[in-house]
Amino acid sequence: MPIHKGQKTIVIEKSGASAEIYLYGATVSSWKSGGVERLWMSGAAVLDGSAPIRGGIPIGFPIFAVDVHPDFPELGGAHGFARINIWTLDDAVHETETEITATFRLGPNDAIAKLFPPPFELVYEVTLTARSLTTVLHITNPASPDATPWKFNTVFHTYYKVPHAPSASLAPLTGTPYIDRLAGMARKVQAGDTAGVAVETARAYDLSAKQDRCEVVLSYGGGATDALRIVSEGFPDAVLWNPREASGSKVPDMSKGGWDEFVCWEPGVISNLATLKPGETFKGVQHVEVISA
Ligand code: TA6
Repeated sequence: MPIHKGQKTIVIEKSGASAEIYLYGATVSSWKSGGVERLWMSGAAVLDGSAPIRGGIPIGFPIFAVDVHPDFPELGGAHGFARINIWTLDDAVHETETEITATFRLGPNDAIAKLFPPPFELVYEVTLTARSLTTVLHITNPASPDATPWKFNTVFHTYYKVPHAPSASLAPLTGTPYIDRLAGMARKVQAGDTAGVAVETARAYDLSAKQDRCEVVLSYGGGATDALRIVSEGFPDAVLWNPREASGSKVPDMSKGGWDEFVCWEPGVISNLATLKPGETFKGVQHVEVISA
């Protein structure tokens, strides 16, 4: 069976590709396809479970970054608790000739309940094929029908490894509205087709018009022969982020020069909180595929 269960990590393999997932945060820490590592991991990442993992795909829930949750203000700050708790792996691994899926779960525990009292269930599926990685997050409010709805943000904070971040670009984005988090949350509209991170960038793109399906291509630049097609479903926003040196050098677990090695494109529920009534499930999908440039 092409799944290797370690104490801290799970590795799944299919048709020459592999993915490593930490139980801590259910953080996908590596995805290799075509013999190439496609996700960035900081050389200074903390991997002992004492801090969020700087790289791969940390999952944000139930709050994003510096926004303060109006109902659970203790949650304010760093992307919530999903990325700093131990998830459980389902015994059953789904496998076909072309793909393999590992499923992870997180529910309330005592520490979480102090911050976020309502019941919730997170189910996270990681599916690998020879050329793609698909992550699906199901967020359920399992409370009884008379209970109060609750609100959440979520994000796949995906760090894509690129040969040279200032040369990489994402398209098509023409006409997509975004909030510029570095310009006092100014509302702007993408002018050209491509967006890059040659300078410090923190934009929250409004994908509500493309929430059913948003497709962008991450081009590596520099004559690369392959690229990544990134399809998100169910997410009304996506953040484009790279701190460059001035801000990146202040991040303690970011390796020197790390800002030249990644682009973050982060589909999520970011600019507004979504509401989940009792019995409802939110589903968000990120499908990434290696394609010819
Ligand atoms: O998603 C972008 C962002 O929120 C940035 O503003 C930046 O701070 C980054 O995430 C990293 O956050 P972290 O909590 O992992 O240090």
